[in-house]
Amino acid sequence: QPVALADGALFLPGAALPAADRLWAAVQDVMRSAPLRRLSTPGGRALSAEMSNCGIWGWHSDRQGYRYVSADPMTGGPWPSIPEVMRALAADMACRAGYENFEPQLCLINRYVPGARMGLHQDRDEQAMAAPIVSVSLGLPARFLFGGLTRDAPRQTVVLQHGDVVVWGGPSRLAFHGVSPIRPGHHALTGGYRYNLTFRRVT
Ligand code: MD3
Ligand code: FE
Repeated sequence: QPVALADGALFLPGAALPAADRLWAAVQDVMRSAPLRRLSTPGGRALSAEMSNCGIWGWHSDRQGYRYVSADPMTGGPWPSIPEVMRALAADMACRAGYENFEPQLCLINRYVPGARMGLHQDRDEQAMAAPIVSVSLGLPARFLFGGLTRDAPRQTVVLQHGDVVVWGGPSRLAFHGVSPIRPGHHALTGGYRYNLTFRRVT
C-alpha cells in the first residue's frame, strides 16, 4: 500500500520487513569491515548519528568539507562492497517507484542512539540528481520531517518504523529533510538503536 508523500516521494510502509533479518545480517557484516564512526562537520561539530558506508563511494565529512570518497579514511582501503541482499532490495524498491534499472553505487549507514538527530538539510553532494535515493529504516522508530525546496517551506512529519522504505526522486530529490531526536526504546533486532540505510548514486 504505497503512499505518495510528495511529488516524486513514495512511501512503502513495511516493504523491507520480509528481508529484514537478512538485511540486518548484511549490515552487521559491513559494519565489521568498516566500523561506524562519528564524523564532524566542516565547522568542527560532531554529527550525532554514527556512519559507515559500503560500495564504490562513501559519504565523508571533516574539516575539508562534505564529500564522497572512494577509500575509507579510517583504513585507507576500499569500502566493503554492497552485499547482494542490500543491492537487490534497493533495486526492487526503486522499481516499485518507477525507476527500472536503479544500480546503487553506495549505501550510507546511519546509526542513531536515543537523543541523536539530523538537522534539516538537503542531500546535494551527489552529481547524479536524476537517480533516486532509496531509504530503509531498521530498529527504533523516528519522526522524520520533510519540507520543500527552501528551508522555510511547510513541513510534513512521518513516523518511519522498522522495515519502512521511502524512494525519493524527481522534484523531491532536493527537498529539505531531517530527523527529530530518537526516543529511548528497545527493538528485538537492533537493540537500543535506529538504523537508516540510504542507497545512492554519486556519478
Ligand atoms: C529526502 N538520512 O543520510 S533518510 C541522510 O533517517 C538522511 O537517517 C535520514 O537524511 C535518516 O542524508 C533520512 C530519508 C531521506 C534520505 C535522503 C533524501 C530523505 C530524503 C534525499 C532527498 C530528499
Ligand atoms: Fe539527507
